[in-house]
Amino acid sequence: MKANICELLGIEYPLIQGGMAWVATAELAAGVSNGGGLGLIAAGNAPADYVKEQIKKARELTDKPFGVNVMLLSPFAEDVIKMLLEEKVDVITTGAGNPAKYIPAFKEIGTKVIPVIPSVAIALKVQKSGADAVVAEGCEAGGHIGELTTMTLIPMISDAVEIPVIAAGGIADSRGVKAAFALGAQGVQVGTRFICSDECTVHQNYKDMVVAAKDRDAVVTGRFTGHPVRTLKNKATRMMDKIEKEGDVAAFEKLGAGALRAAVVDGDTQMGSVMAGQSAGLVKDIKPCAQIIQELFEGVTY
Ligand code: TUI
Repeated sequence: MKANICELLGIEYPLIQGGMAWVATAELAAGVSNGGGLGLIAAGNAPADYVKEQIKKARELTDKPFGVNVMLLSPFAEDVIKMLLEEKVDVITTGAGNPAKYIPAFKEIGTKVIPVIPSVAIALKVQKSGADAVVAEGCEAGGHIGELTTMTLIPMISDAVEIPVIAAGGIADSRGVKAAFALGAQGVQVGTRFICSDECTVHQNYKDMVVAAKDRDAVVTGRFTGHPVRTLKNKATRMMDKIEKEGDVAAFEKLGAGALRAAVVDGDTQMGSVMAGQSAGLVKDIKPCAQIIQELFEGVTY
C-alpha cells in the first residue's frame, strides 16, 4: 500500500495544482488550497524576493497548506531553494530537472518534496534520493514536456516505485480523475483547468483563448532544441514551425524570450506563449477553484 496523499499533505482532496510559471500566483494557490486541494505558487524564472512576497501573500489568503513549484532551469533556482528552506513551506514540487541534491535539507525541516518527472528512470532516481511522492506528467500537459503519454506513463511508474504517484497531463474533468486512479495513481495534478478559474490572475485574453481552444489547438514547438513546449496555436507557433524547419536555434530562442509574460500579463495571445495542455479542449467555462475541484471529484471514489 502506498502512502495516502491527503494524509501526507494535510489536504481534503488528493489534488495538487500545476506549477504554471507566471500563471500560478498567490491568488490561485490560495484559491486551490481553500477549495481543499494543494495550491502552488510557481517560481518559474522569478527571483527569490518575488517568490517570498508571493508566499507572504498566500499566507494572508489561506490558512491551509500550500506549496511552491521550483523550475530547476531557472537562473534563480539556487536562490529560491535557499529562501524556501528559510520560509519552511509545506511542500515543494520541482520541474525541468532532478532535485536530488536539495532533498536532504528539505527533509530535515519537514518540507515534503514532490518532483515532477517524465520517465521511469528519473522516478527511480528521485525515489532513491528521498522524494516523498512523484508527479508523473504525460506529454498531454502544457509547457515543457516529456515523450510519454499519461495513459502509458502512470501504470509504468506506479509499478516501478513504492512512493505515491500523482498523475498529470490531460486531466480536466472527473473522467480524467477516475482514469488516473484506474491507472494506479494516488492523486492528480491539474494545471490547465485552473487557468480558467476566477482566482487565476492571467489576462482575460489568455483565459478566453483556453475556453475557445478545440481538440488540436495545443501544439508542440521546439522539439529540435531538446526542450519541447506545448502551447496554444497562434501566430508565434506558426513562425516557430517555420524557424524549426530552417533549424535556426538562435532565432527560435529570440522569438520565445519574454513570450510567456507577454501572453499572461499583456494578453498578447498572438505573439505570446499561451502555454496550455491538450485538456484546453475540455475547458468550457471560468468558475471558482472550489467549484472546479468539487466537479473534478464528482462520483470519484479514492
Ligand atoms: O517543468 C515542467 N513544465 C514546464 S517548465 C516550464 S519553463 C521552461 N520553458 C521552456 C523550456 C524549459 C522550461 C514550462 N513548463 N514540467 C515538469 C517536467 N519536468 N517535465 C519534464 C521534466 C523533467 C525533465 C528532466 C524532469 C526531470 C528531468 O530530469 C533530467 C535529469 O536531470 O535527470
